[in-house]
Amino acid sequence: MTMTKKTVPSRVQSKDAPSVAATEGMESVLKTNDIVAKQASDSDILVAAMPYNINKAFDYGHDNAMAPVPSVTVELPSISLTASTATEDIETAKTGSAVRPGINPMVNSLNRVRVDASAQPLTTNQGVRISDNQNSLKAGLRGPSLLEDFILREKITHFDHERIPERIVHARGSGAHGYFKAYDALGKYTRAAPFAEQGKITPVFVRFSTVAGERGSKDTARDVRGFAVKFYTDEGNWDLVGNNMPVFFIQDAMKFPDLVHAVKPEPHHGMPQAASAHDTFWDFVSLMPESTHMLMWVMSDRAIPRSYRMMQGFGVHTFRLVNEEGQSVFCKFHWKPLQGTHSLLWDEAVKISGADPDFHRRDLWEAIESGEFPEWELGLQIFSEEQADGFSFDVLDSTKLIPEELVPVLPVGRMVLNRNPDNFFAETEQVAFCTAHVIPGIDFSNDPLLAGRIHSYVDTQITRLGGANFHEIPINAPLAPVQNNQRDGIHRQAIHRGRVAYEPNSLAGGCPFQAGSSGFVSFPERISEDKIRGKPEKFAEHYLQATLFFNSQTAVEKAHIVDAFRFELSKVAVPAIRNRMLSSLVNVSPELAVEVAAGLGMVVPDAMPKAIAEPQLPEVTVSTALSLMALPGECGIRTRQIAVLIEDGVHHASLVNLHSALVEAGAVVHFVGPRIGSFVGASGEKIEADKSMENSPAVLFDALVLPDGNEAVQALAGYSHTIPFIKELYLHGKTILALGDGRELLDLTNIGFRMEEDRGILLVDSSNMAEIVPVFIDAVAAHRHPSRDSII
Ligand code: HDE
Repeated sequence: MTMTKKTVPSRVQSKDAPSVAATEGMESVLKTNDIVAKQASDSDILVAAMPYNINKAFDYGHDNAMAPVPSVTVELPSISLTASTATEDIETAKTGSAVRPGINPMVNSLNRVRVDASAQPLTTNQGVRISDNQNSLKAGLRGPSLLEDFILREKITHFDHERIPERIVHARGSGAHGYFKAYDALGKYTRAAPFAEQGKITPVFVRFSTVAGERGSKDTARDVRGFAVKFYTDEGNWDLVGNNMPVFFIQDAMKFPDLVHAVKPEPHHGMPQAASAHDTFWDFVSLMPESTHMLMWVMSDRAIPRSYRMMQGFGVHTFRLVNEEGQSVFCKFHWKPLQGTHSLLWDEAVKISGADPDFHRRDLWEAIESGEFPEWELGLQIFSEEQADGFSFDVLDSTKLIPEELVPVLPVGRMVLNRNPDNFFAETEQVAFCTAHVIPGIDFSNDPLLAGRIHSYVDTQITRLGGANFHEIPINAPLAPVQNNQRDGIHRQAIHRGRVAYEPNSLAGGCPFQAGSSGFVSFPERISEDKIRGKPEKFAEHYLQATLFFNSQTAVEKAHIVDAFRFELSKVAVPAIRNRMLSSLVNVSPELAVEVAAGLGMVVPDAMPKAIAEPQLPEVTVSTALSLMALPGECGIRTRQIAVLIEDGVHHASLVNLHSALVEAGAVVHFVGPRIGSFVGASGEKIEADKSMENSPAVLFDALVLPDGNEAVQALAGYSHTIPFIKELYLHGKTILALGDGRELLDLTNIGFRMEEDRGILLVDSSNMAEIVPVFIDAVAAHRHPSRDSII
C-alpha cells in the first residue's frame, strides 16, 4: 500500500475555496438579507472549502506516526458560523455577549469563582434575599412547620449533601498555592514548559497527606506522606504525584488494593485508625519481601516528620524526559526542603495526635500566614537507557532507588508555597491529582506500578468528585486553553457554542484541530515482546537496598528504626507473623534482627529464603544522602515554636530582650502560663500568656525558656503541670534555657542532667542574656539533642 508522503499542511483560506454549485445556489437566498440564510450560505462556503478530508492521508504509516502534523483547517468567514444560535448577540446580564473565537472562559485564574459576601444580604441559591434566617415557616408561632418552606428545605438539602466521598488513600491532607521557578533552560533534556527558560515561573498547587488514615484522622501517624504537585503550565497541567519516600511497597499495580486493604483498619471491627501496627499489615508485608526496603523507610523517622515543610519529596518512578528533537533520557524527581529534614520522636508523635491532631496542617497554614514561605529545590537524576541497563537493579522497579553516588541530583529550580487556599473544601479537598496528567516533554517509563496509577487516579476522581467533569472544578482547571469535542456529563460548566462536537468536521472549519507534533507525542519506544504476566529477573532481589538504607543511617536513626519495628510488631497478635517478619529482617541486617527480636522477647529465627540466590553486587553500599542528618536545612530557628513559661513576678526585662532576639531570628515565641491571659512582672509590667500548659502541652514546642524571678518560679513550681511539662521537653531532646531562678525548676525535675555532653541545656543569669542568645539559637537550630534518647 502506498502512503501519502508527509508534508506539513497549511491552513486553507475559505475565500480561496473551490467554488461549487451549492455556493452559487445561495446567492438568491442571500438577497433576503436574512441572518439565518447568511449563516447557511457561509456554512456552505466553509464546508465546500474542504471538499475531502485532506488530513486522512496522514493517519497512516510509520513516518506520519513519528511526526504527527497539525490538521488542515479552514478559516471561518464569520464567527457566527460556529454559533449555536443566531440570537447569541442578544445580551442580558445573565447571558453576557457572544464569546470571542477560541476562548474557553473556564480556563482562568481563580478570581472568577472567588466569592466575597462583605456587605451583602443573605440569599437562597437562586439569589432570592432571605428575610429571616432564624425561624422556619410555621402555621402560627406555636403551630406546625410548613412543607412550602423552600428556604428551609433548600438549606437542609444542601447541608445533607455537603460531604463527598473521601480519597480511598491519602484522605487526610493539607494544601497550598505557590510557584515553581526554573534555574535554567533544560531544553537539552526536555521540552517541558516549566523548564523552557531560565527564571520561568509556573504556578503550582501542592497537597501533602498521610496515606492510611481517614479524612478526620491525625496528622502525626507513622505513615508515608503524599507530596503531590500540580503545575499549571502554559502547555497544560502536569501533576507530579509523589511521596516523601523514594520507594514503594510493591512492584506491580496488581498488588495495590491488597496492600491498602492490609493496612486500612481491619474490616471486621474497623480498627486501628491511621496505623500500620496490626496483624493484617504485617501479615501481608511479611509475605511480600519486596516491601522490605520500603518498610525500612516507614519504620525510620521519615514516617513521622516534624512538619510537611521539613520533608523531601520524590516522584518514585522512573520517568522519561523528551526534548524538542524527540530524544529521551530517564529521570527521577527529587524535592529537597530548604528547611531541612527533621522528624518527631515516636513518643512525641503519639502525644501530639492527642494534643493537636491538626499539627501538620496548622504548621503549614501558620508558616504561610506569617510569611515564612516554605521552599523546596527540585532536582533531577538524569540517566540514559544504556546506563540503566548496566545497573545492578531495574529502574522500572519502584522498590529500588538510584543512589545519588551513582547518579547525582541536578538542581533545576525551586518551589515556594506562598499562599494558603481561600477555602479548604473548594481547593484542598476538590483538587484532583492524576499521574496521567503529563505535558509534552514528560513521559512515562514502563514501571508497572506507574502504569496502574495512570489508570487509577482519573478513575477514582470520577467517583469522588461526582463525574467526568472534575477537570472543570476551578482548582483543577488548567490555565492553558482547553478546547475539545467532549461534551455533557454531570455538572458540566462550560457552555459550548455551535453544533459541532466531532472531528473531522468541515462545519466548524475543522476546528478544534489536532495539533500535530506541537502536541503531546508519546515517546516511540520500540517494543517486541511476548504478551505475558510476570516480572523481570532483577525485580527478584529484595534486600540489598534495605541493607543499604539501614547501613547508611546514623546510630540514633538506627536505634529509632529498631524501636519502630519493635513497637509495630509488638502490636501484632499472631506470633507467627512476628516471627516471619523477623526472619525477613535477618536478610536486611543481623544486627537489626537481633535487636528487634530482643525487644519482643523472641529468638532470632533463620533467615527467610530469598527469591534469588546470587544477585548482582550493588554499586553502592553506604549512601550518606539517605540519612535525615544529611539535610540540616538553611533556616536556623525560623518558624520554631519556643515556649517561655511565665507567672506573676517574672523577671520581665530579660524576657523582653530574649523575645525580641528570638523573633528577630524568625522563631515563634509563646508566653505560656498555668492559664492564658495577663500576668504581672516583678516590677509591675503586664505580660500576656497566649497559651497555657493545659491547652498546649510540651510536645507542641521545639524549645523551652524557664524565666528568672523568684516569685514566678515558686508559683510555677506549685502548679501541677509545670514539672511534667519541663521533663517532657527534656526527654524529647529539646533545648532548654533556664534564666536565673528558673534553674530551680530544672532541679525540681530530678533529672540528672549531663551538662558536659548536652549542649541543649543552658543555665545563665539574666544579666548574661546578650552572650547566651546566640548559643541558645544555635542549640535550637540543632532541632534536638539525641544524647538524651537513651533516657526515654
Ligand atoms: Fe497513589 N493513589 N496509588 N501513590 N497517591 C491516590 O488518587 C494508586 C502510589 C499518591 O493529594 C488515589 O486522588 C495506585 C505511589 C499521592 O490528592 C488513587 C497505586 C505514590 C496521592 C491512588 C498508587 C502515590 C495518591 C486516591 C499503585 C508515590 C494523594 C485518591 C499502583 C509516588 C494525592 C486519589 C492527593 C492518591 C492510586 C501508589 C502517591 C486511588 C493504584 C507509588 C501523593 O487513585
